[in-house]
Amino acid sequence: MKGKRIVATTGMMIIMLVLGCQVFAGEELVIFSDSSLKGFSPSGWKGAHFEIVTSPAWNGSASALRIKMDEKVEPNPGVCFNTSKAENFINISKFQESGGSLEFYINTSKPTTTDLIICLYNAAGEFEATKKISISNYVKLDGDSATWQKVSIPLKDLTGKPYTQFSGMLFRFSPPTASDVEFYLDEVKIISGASK
Ligand SMILES: [Ca+2]
Repeated sequence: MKGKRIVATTGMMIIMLVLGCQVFAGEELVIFSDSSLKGFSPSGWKGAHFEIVTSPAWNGSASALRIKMDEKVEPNPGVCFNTSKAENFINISKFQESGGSLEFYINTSKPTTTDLIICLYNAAGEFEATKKISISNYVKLDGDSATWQKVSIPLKDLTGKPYTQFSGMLFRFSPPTASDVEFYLDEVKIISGASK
């Protein structure tokens, strides 16, 4: 009897493990779609602006995020989409373990040679950030305002460290003093690797 119970218990544990994986498959964390992740908001500095706009938005949706630079910017402009409150931090380590990605759609309203540099924050913001990655490694921007291009960046390209207190994302520019820049972003998500 005792042996049977152990076999039964082990069997149930295996089933639970498999089910647990399936539950996570296809998971996504929406950072911005038409609304923002709870407590997260866009902001910019040194002549760079990050705000929610109604047009153009991806696939006829209600809103998107716009990154726009003043004609003259101060050194090291940047924008971020983040939260400073610990109660809003999110554990994304499961997405990392599953081989997940950061995904979003981007629309460049004018031809641009400016590269967007991205990193993610954990808890302490820029003091605890991932590597800074150029999106030109993942997408060739077409500069066509009529098209939205999908960008998918494997989380492992950003960091190997588990981010248990994801707190936002930062965008900088290359060259850093670029003006006449306008990017639209929409459907910003972290997705699990198993959903691919
Ligand atoms: Ca939208």
